[in-house]
Amino acid sequence: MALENFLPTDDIRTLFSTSMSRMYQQEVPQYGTLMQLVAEVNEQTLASEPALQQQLHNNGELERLSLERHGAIRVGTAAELSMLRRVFAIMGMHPVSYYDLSEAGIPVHSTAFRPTDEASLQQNPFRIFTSLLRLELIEDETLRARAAKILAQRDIFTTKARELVVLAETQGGLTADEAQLFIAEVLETFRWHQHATVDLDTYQALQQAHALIADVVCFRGPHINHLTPRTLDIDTVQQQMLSAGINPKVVIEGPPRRRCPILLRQTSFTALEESIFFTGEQVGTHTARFGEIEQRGMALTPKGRKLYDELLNRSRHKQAQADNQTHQRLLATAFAEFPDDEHSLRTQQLGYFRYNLTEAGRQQAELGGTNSELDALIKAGLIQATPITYEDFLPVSAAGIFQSNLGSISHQAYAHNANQAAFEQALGCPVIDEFSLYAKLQDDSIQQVLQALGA
Ligand code: OOG
Ligand code: NI
Repeated sequence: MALENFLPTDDIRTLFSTSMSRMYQQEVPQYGTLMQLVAEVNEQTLASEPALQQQLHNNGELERLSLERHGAIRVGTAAELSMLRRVFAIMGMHPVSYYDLSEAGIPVHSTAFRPTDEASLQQNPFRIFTSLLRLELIEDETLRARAAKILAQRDIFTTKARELVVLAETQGGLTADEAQLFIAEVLETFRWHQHATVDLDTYQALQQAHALIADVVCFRGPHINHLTPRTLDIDTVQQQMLSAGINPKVVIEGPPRRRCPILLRQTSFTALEESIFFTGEQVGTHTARFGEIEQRGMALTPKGRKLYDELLNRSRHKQAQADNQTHQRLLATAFAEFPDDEHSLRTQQLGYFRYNLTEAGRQQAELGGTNSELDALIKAGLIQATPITYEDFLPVSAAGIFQSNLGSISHQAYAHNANQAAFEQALGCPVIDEFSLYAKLQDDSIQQVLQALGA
């Protein structure tokens, strides 16, 4: 079949994210309320910041401003994870980065399936943070075996979904009709099930080992546990959640508010307690699903990331259970050491930048060669540098999100158990190194401008 008959993977991803959003808003009405609040605050922010409005308009970002940027799921077996890799590949989403959550006392390790090239990110940056349960970290051997047995009995994919994955792989894509069907079938995997696959006793035993284990093991599939739209002002949304009837988690995760935003700031409303029917006609509750918001800043180089981790750690040592205001104040104090102007961030190689010709640069390019170096060309006003947005996640923040929703104390016994090799074995391929993606983007843009200027 001719390639042009296939729906572009970017469009399949958009079909997926919008369908998922519709389903989740129906399943979790509070999430719809959050979406509304985010849209309102985004509108107010744009009204008060015309320059930001112009910038988003120029980048073609206005229309999809309040759309979801990510979601998260948790799976139980290597087979489930590797099948998901194939499912997401059809939507142009590939595993980037390895996140070890055991360090924070949570028995999973994770990756984020996301688009990796610039054009696809621009189209729709939707990602799925995907965690694999680590049964090997359950201390009780009998319980571990019981969990493994339960997981072995389920198939989280419909037969039709499996067939369509094979079809997409063999013919190299899906037509629009096939893609519609594919997304409808894949959605079944992420749907909520009010009926557990186990009895209440089993649920409680697993819950006691760790809330996350019960969440992964006791249901027919890996229900989507949150979706996350983009906010332009996370501090305001955090403040307004309560009066909108939503219960926010205590602190905003990530770096403090800054002139030059870095990495990723996140907060969520705490997960709802929902009724569950267990086998044997027992009724109970389960707490898993919530809503989150995110605000992204510049991607940091390994050097910048190291400084971020150091300062974050320093501020954490200073506080016990602080409220958000105190937390943000301590963060801001610690982060006073992190340069907060683009020139310093760039020249100290703390952040990644994309280089473009300015108008003067384009004129110069037409006139022909210059043999100056990059920095001189920037000083001369021929080239401008703009920060590259961070597209990934932060393990410490992710742990904060997990913990605020699982309501469980962290199990320090899990710590020091990073095992990227085992994760990649389960996944069926290596994860992509996030830094190499940003570095390539930056280097390519430098190549392009220098070439254009004949330098
Ligand atoms: C994932 C929590 C991590 C994020 O945005 O860092 C996450 C989960 O609860 O399954 O979504
Ligand atoms: Ni999230």
